Amino acid sequence: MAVPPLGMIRALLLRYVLPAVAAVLLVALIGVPALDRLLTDWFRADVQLRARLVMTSIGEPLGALLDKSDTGDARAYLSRVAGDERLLGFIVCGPHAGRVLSTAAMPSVVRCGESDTAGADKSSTLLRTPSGLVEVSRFELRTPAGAAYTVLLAHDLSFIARRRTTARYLALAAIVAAAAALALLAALAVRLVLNRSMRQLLGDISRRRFLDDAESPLETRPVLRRVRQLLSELEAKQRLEIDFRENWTPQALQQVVREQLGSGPILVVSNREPYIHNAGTDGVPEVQVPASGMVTAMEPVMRACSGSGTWIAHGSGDADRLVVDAHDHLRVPPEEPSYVLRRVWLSPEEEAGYYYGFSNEGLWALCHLAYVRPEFREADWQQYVGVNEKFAAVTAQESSTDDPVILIQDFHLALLPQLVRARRPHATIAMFWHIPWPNAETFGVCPWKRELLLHMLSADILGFHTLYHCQNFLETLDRFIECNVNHESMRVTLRRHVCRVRAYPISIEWPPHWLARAPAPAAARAAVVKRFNLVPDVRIGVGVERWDFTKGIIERFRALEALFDKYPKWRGRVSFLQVAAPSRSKLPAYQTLQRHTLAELSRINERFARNGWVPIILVPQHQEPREVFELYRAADFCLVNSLHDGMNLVAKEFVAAREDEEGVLILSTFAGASRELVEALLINPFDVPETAAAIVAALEMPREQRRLRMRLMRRTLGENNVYRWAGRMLMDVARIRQRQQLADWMETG
Ligand code: GDG
Repeated sequence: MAVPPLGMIRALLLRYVLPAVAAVLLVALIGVPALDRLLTDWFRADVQLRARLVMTSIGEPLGALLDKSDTGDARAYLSRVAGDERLLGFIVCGPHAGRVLSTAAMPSVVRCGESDTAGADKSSTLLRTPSGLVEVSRFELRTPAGAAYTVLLAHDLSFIARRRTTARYLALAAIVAAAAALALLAALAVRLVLNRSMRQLLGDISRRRFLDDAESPLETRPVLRRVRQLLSELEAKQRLEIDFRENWTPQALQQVVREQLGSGPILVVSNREPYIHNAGTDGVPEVQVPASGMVTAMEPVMRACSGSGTWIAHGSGDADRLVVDAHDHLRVPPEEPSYVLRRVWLSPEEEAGYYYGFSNEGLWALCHLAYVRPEFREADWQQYVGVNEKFAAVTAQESSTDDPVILIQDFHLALLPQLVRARRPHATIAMFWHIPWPNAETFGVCPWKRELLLHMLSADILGFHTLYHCQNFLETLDRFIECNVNHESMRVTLRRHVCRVRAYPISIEWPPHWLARAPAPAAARAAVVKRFNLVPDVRIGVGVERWDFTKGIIERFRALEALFDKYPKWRGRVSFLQVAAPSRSKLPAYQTLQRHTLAELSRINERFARNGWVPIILVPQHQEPREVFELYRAADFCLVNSLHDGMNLVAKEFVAAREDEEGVLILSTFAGASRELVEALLINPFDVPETAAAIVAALEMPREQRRLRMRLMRRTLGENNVYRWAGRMLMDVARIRQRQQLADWMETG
């Protein structure tokens, strides 16, 4: 049997038992003497009435007998009358208080004269005798002959004491019983109120309303207010613990998953897969890690949650089908498999409409303020809906439990929260939006804005990189959707479902595992100089991107042109290496960008190149991560001048790659990363001269300053790594699940 905790026992004693005992004592102290008095008075009144009756009936015969001067007959007569068990006897007194006669059992304290009485009433006196209380009643008697006598009747009152004792016991028993009943009733009432409050509370929790609405009528119920307050405090404490946990490692994340989420599966759903198999030159499938910030971030998280994860993604490689099993499963990473990759197949039409069309020409252009007009076509939208349905069906199929944890990644799958919720109502769904969320006016041009927003709100958590993106999202809801938006707590209630909007700044693994076999910075520099045929002692700048119009590659080239124009001393002394991994090359906007980039590259290089020195070297192919990290380690500066970027992980990777504390980061203020990496040289990418000046500042920065900036940024990143990003989100997921579980328990009794 479970032993109740001491605190609970103490609370019970203080709240119920002690007040009940006090009430009993109070009633006993005041009530029992009062009851005694009351009983005595009642019985005396009874006895006096009885005495009067006796006297009325014996007055005449007694007078006649006394007139005969025969006291013997009168005594005999009175003795017969006194046979009653309570009537002790009679005394007949003469005119001068002399005793005329007395019956046998009359107590000696009863006398004809003034008696030692306890009562003030002359007609009735209470006497204490050794055998108990005696009530003496006096009556004047006038005989038929006119003689005057006083007749004293003594009644035994000892029965009052007996009855009083019995009554005391009964009264005490009644008081104790009443107090116990009252205490019980009070406890039952409290329990009833608590139960009802808890049920309401848990009903609210199950409908995701609890803690969600500061103006809620819950505020008016004290019990709920207290519970609400306690839960808030607990949450705040947990959040603080997470925020101050500096050393986020894969093990720490694993621990969070194990302790907070149990052994249940975690499903990650994204468009891009973490490993792509393409047919190699000899026909053997070759594995490639795609150039994708989402993959860079999620992959280490999946490895850390090893054993409990399945990643569902589009199988986009031309050899992808060759390496999966009958269930389209494959265990990855190839070198050390630790989780399952489930591939989803799309037809060319689906890919064209859903991926290239609606996702990239529509949403990507819509959400980035890079001044590329978004394209919205009905046919693309239909494909987008169809593919989201397909992903939802696969997700449901891969959920081995009723209540899986599902982490949906990015704008390609915006409809998934609702489509999955319809199939798995008890799932805990978190969706992370990897790109910026624009302001309401900008988003408002999307013809299917309402559908997108409504579907997204079925998630339990919607994550963005920055608070600014969260606020834009909430304002967009305010503008276009009928729902309750609480801007302070960042909770949105729609049809009793609560969706929490949160900023989770994404990051990279720390340290990146690619560094384990990376050459030392000096060796990396030598390798890069050799690989790209650079002039000796040249200062190296790098840019690593998907070839995307949001990344500011052309503006970057123009800033380099401005550098060589305005600061000619740097001609021949700086080369810039730009990796541009081809991306979405089928789309006109990307083809135009590529043409434009190549044209600017030729123009600038033709202007300045001399004696084997080339100002800008473009690497227009996908590079292996190992090569990317070699570049980072070889560079004197890294230029990240995105026109608009959710976070930008290249900036973070560059910092992570420089444990030698060398190298300068130049970073766009329009990249989410600029909120954290404040020691970078921050620039407006649209301001070409400013960017050129930043390059000069980077090249001329004193060593100590370089090192201090890098050290500070490395400290920030070490703390805010991707395990922290995932850990915070999963802790929030766990909290939602625990509350749901509590609500379910209460509902099922
Ligand atoms: C989206 C958001 C957000 C690049 N070229 C190659 C290559 N990369 C890798 C980089 C880096 C990743 O791709 C790019 O990450 P970013 O964060 O810079 O950008 P997006 O892909 O646009 O990512 C972005 C991110 O999602 C995460 O939420 O930060 O704002 O736009 O890891 O190293 N990798 C390889 N070869 C290349 O040629 N292997």
